[in-house]
Amino acid sequence: MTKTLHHRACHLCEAICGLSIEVSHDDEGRALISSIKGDPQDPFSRGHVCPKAVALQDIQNDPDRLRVPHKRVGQQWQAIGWDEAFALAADKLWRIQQAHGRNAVAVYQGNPSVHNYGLMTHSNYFLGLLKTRNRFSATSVDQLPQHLVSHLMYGHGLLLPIPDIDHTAFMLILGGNPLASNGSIMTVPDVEKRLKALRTRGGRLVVVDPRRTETAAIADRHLFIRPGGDAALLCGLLNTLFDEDLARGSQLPVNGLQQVREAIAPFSAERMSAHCAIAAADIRQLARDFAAADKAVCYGRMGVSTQAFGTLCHWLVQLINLVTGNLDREGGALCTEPAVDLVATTSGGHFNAWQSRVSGLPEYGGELPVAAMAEEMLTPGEGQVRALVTVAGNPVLSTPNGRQLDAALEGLEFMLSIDLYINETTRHADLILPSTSALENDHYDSTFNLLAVRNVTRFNRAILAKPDGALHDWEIFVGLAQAFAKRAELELKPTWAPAQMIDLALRKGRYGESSPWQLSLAALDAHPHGLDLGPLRTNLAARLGTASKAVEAAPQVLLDDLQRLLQQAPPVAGELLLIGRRHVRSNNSWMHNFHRLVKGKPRHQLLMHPHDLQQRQLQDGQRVRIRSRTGQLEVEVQACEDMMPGVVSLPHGFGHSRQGVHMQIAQAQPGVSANDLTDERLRDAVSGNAALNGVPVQVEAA
Ligand SMILES: Nc1nc2c(c(=O)[nH]1)N[C@H]1C(S)=C(S)[C@@H](COP(=O)(O)OP(=O)(O)OC[C@H]3O[C@@H](n4cnc5c(=O)[nH]c(N)nc54)[C@H](O)[C@@H]3O)O[C@H]1N2
Ligand SMILES: Nc1nc2c(c(=O)[nH]1)N[C@H]1C(S)=C(S)[C@@H](COP(=O)(O)OP(=O)(O)OC[C@H]3O[C@@H](n4cnc5c(=O)[nH]c(N)nc54)[C@H](O)[C@@H]3O)O[C@H]1N2
Ligand code: SF4
Ligand SMILES: [Mo]
Repeated sequence: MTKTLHHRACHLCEAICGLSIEVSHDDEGRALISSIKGDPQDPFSRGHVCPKAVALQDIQNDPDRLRVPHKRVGQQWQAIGWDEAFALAADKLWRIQQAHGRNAVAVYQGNPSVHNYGLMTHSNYFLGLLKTRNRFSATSVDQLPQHLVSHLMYGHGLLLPIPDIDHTAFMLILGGNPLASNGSIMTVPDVEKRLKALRTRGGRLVVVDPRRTETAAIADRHLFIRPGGDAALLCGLLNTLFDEDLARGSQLPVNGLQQVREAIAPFSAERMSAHCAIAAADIRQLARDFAAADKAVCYGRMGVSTQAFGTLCHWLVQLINLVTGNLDREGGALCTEPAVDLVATTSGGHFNAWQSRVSGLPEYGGELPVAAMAEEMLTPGEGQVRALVTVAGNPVLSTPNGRQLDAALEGLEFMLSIDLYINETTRHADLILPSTSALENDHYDSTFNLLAVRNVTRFNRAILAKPDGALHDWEIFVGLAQAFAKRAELELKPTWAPAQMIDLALRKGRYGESSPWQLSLAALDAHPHGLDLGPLRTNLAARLGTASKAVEAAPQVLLDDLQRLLQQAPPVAGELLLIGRRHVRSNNSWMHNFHRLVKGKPRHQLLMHPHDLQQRQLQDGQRVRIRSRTGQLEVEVQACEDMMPGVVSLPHGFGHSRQGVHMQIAQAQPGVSANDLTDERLRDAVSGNAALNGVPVQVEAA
C-alpha cells in the first residue's frame, strides 16, 4: 500500500474550497481515497470545508452512478458503446429537425454546467450545431435578473459587482443564506468566519428574510419580510435615501439618476410598508444606518431573484450601492479581475431579441425562461418542441410545476441526457451519456473565480485516473458534435482540449505574458494550493460596456416595471406563502444518494410557525396536505418559531419516489418536491425568471 497526497479545489458549490486528498494504492495499483480534508494552505479557503466535500468519495464509489452510455429498450436500460450512442443521438436529433424544424429540438443546461470546466468549454461545440432557439437553463430559476440588470446598467451581463465582505463595515443581505449555501454570486469560502470578522471589527450585519436563518442568527439585526415584498422594501430604502438627503456622489460616470429620483418619489417608506410587512420607521432607520456606514454593501440573492419583481429588486440593490457611493468602491461592491476573464472574451449579451412561441417570454443571452419549457412541448403547432437534450440538470425537480414537465417529457419523440444518474428527469430519456466523476477530471474555475471576494486562481489536476472506456464531459460533446456534423453534412471546426484553452486564456489574460505574474498552466501547476492575486479593486469605470460608457441608472424597462409595483394589490389577509430553503448537507436535487450526507434526521419537512399550526388545529410532526394552483402533496410538518407567521418553507430537490428513478439511498428517504407546488405562471414580468418564492398555498390535515 502506498499513499499520495493531492491538492485541488472542491467545485460542488460556489465556494471552491481547497482540499487535501489522500489516495492509497493497493498492491494491484487500484486507487482508493483514504481521506478528504480542508487544505489549510489554500490562501483563499484557509482549511474550510463542508460535509459535501467529504461525500466526494461517495460520489466516486456510488454503484448507482452510470459509467457507460445507457439506451432505453422499453422499460429497461441497456449498456451500449460510445460510437453507437453518438450515432443514435445524431440520427434522431437530425431527423426530428429535418421533419419539424430546428426549434423542434430543445436544450436544458443544469447547474453543474458552470461547475465543470469541460461543460463550460465544450457544451456549445455540440449544442451550437443544433441552432435552436429553444434553449433553456437553470439560470431562469436562479440569477437571471442579476445578469439582466448588469447587462442593462453596465453593458455586460457578467459585470456582477461582488460584496467586498472582508472590508465592508455594513452588510445588508436580502434573500441569501450564505451559512447554508456557502455564498452565491459571492464566492466566499468560510463565510461564517468572514461575517463574524466583520462584526469583530465593529461592522454590522443585517439580514432580511421570511425565515430567521442560520445567517440571520449571527447577524446584528434580522427583519422578517413578507415573501415577494423586497422590491417594496428596496424602493422604500431608496426613496428614504433621496428624501432625507442621504445620497452621496459616485466617481462613476452615471446617466439617468435624476430620472430615478423622480420615478422613486411616490415610493415612500410609509406607502411601501404594508407590501413588505416592515414598519416604515424600520425602513427609514435601515436607510439611515446604511448611508451612515463608512463602507456598506447591499447584497441580494436567490430569495430576491426568484420572485415576481426579481429584476426590479436587483436593479434597486445596484442603485442603493450606487447612490450611497458604495458601487465600485473598496468595502462596497466591486467587480473581480480574474485571470481568465469571461467579461473580456464574451459579448455583453442581448435581451428580448426574440420571444418564446407560446407565451411570448423574452430571451436573454440566447436562452428562453425555463418556466416556458413544458408549454413549448405541450402546445401543438408549428415550432412545437419534440425532442430535448438535457445537460447536467434535473428540471423535473428544479423548475416550476414539475408534474407538468414530467407529463411533457413523456410525450417527446426523443430525449438525450448527458448526466451521471437515472433521476426524476433522465428516467424519461431514450439515451443517457455519463461522464467521468469530479475527481477524475481536471478543472479550472472560470465561473467562480469571476464571482469571488478576492482575485484568486488555481488549476486543479485530476487525482484519479480516467477509468477504461470512460469519457470526460468535453469528450462526449466532441463525440456528439462529430456524429451530428457527419449526419447533417456540416463542416466542424477543430477544437482543443479544455486545458489548452485555459493555458492560452491565462497567458493572454491580465496576469499573463505581459504582466509580472507570467501566469500559464505550467505556472499554476507550481502552486497546487492556489494563488491569491489580491483584493478586489475599483475598476468599473474603465470596463463599462454600455454605448454611453456610463452606468445607465434608469433603463426604460425597469422604470416601466415600477408602475407595475405601484399597482400591486395589497396583501390578502390570512394568506399562506411558500418559500424554499437550503441545507449545508445537500445540493439542489442530486446529493441525496450519498450516505455521508443523508444520515441523521430527515430534513425535508414543511416548516410552519406554531401560531399557523394552531389556527389550523395541526400538530407538530403531523402529516399535512399542501395545495397550490398546480398541485398538492403530503408531507410532515414541523413547528418552527423561526418562520414568519403566514409563511411556510419546503426545500426543493426532494421527491425521489417517482417511478423508474435509480438512486437507492435517495429513494429510501424520498421527501416531496417543492416544485410540484410552484407555478410556471408566476414569473418576474421583466425577465421571465420563475417566481419560486411567495407561492400561495393552503395547508390542512392529510
Ligand atoms: N423551488 C425551488 N426550486 C429551485 C430552487 C429553489 O431554491 N427553490 N433553486 C434553483 C436553483 S438556484 C438551481 S441552480 C436549480 C438547479 O437545477 P438543476 O441544475 O436542474 O438541478 P441539479 O439538482 O443541480 O441537477 C444537477 C444534475 O447534474 C448531474 N451532474 C452532476 N455533476 C455532473 C457532471 O459533472 N457532469 C454531468 N454531465 N452531469 C452532472 C446530476 O446527476 C444532476 O442530474 O434549481 C432551482 N430550483
Ligand atoms: N448547501 C447547499 N449549498 C448550495 C446549494 C444547495 O442546494 N445546498 N445550492 C447552490 C445554488 S445552485 C445556489 S443558486 C446558491 C443559492 O444561495 P442563496 O441565495 O444563499 O440560497 P438560499 O439558502 O436558498 O437562500 C435564499 C434565502 O431567501 C429567503 N427567501 C425566500 N423568499 C424570500 C423573499 O421573498 N424575500 C427575501 N428577502 N428572502 C426570501 C429564504 O428563506 C432563504 O433563506 O446556493 C448554492 N449552494
Ligand atoms: S462549501 Fe462544501 S461543497 Fe462548497 S466548495 Fe466548499 S467543500 Fe465544496
Ligand atoms: Mo443555483
